[in-house]
Amino acid sequence: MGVITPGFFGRAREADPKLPPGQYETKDFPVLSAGPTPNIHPGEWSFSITNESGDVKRWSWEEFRALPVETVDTDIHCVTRWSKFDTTWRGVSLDTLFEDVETDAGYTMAHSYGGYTTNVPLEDLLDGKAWVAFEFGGEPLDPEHGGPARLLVPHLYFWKSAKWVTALTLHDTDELGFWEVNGYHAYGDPWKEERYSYDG
Ligand SMILES: Nc1nc2c(c(=O)[nH]1)N[C@H]1C(S)=C(S)[C@@H](COP(=O)(O)O)O[C@H]1N2
Ligand SMILES: [Mo]
Repeated sequence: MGVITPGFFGRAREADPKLPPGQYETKDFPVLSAGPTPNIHPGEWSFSITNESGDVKRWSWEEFRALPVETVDTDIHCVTRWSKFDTTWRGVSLDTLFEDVETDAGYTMAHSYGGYTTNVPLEDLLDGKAWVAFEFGGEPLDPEHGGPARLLVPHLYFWKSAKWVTALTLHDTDELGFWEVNGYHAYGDPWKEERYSYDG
């Protein structure tokens, strides 16, 4: 009496190895935007990378779309605890965009139409880890999900994947972006649950 055999009431649900701690899986694609969805015509769109000396590389939509395209199948993880498995994107690798960029800087800031910013270490954008994506699920990226194009950095919480991205700037020190200034973690590794700055 009073002795409960561990496991008697059934095994704990096996943790899904694809699910980072504290996350649940959703089949939906929630929209999370801090402001209104900007209406960006491809003719006025551009993307630029500015290094720490102020040298600018810029692509028009036409120039950007002439670059080699990669297909990316990946899981995404939002800090509000939803994860979405097996999403399919098409976009240009940051390795391609950084090919002719000269830099010794360790940090980047992504800047979006509408003013959103988010900081990512440069090494987290290179070696096949990040893209500027313009297609989702075989369709042009919806404006509310960041169309015409957004940053895709799937190994970090999804707030790092700046929608409506228009520029990357390179920095010698780690500056903080929009959510990071407001208490989100500077780095944001979902597998370490780096949600807020007090998560260490
Ligand atoms: N420009 C911009 N990018 C953004 C955001 C934003 O508010 N503005 N929100 C971020 C957050 S918190 C998340 S979870 C994802 C949400 O992307 P989705 O709306 O396509 O799901 O975009 C990120 N990128
Ligand atoms: Mo988010």
